[in-house]
Amino acid sequence: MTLKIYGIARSRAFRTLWMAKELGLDYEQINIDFATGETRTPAHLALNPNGHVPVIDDDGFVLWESMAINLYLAKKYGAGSLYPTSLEDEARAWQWSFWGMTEVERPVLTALFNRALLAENKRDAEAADAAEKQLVQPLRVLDGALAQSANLLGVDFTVADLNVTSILSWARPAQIDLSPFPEVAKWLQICAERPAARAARQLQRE
Ligand SMILES: N[C@@H](CCC(=O)N[C@@H](CS)C(=O)NCC(=O)O)C(=O)O
Repeated sequence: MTLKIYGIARSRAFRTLWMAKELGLDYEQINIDFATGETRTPAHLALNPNGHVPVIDDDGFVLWESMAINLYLAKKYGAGSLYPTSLEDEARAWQWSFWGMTEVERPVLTALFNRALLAENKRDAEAADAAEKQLVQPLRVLDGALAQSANLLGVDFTVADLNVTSILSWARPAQIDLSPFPEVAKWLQICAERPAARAARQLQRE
């Protein structure tokens, strides 16, 4: 076994597990749980000095940051399918991945924490509502792109779709109203029904 994926499925490691399943990779999952402090042990900090998951060790090559990991895995193991072959489409895959992290992830998480994850007496409804408002513009951009093509780089599902969808998979539990963004809602549903996405979600229940 050459690929190790560090992180429990109920963390951002979900993104990498989904990617590994899309690619049909043989991997070993090391269930590092952020809730129990396992991300802060000397052994884990030696892999990722940020103290986060996911991390991969691909035959001795260690990499952290979920989007970078997925772009790397897709390029190495899925060129021509999950990873685009043209320079321009490769750049668009980066564009959407960086966009997801910088424009979408923080407000979705803020809504998720303040509407679902925090204890009720710790939730800040105003912060959640403000975060949802912050998402309107990026979701409009995404809806516009998906009105042009079924997936972000065109007809086929690629790493760009997996990366952005995996961030937006928190939208439903965060109670983000997607009705003004019908293309986004449809695309999220279709991506979530992919067998590899289902298999990765199953890991969250085990
Ligand atoms: N930008 C990083 C964020 C990673 C991250 O914050 N992961 C959380 C789990 S979802 C974590 O490991 N938290 C544990 C900690 O900070 O100790 C990525 O996308 O990989």
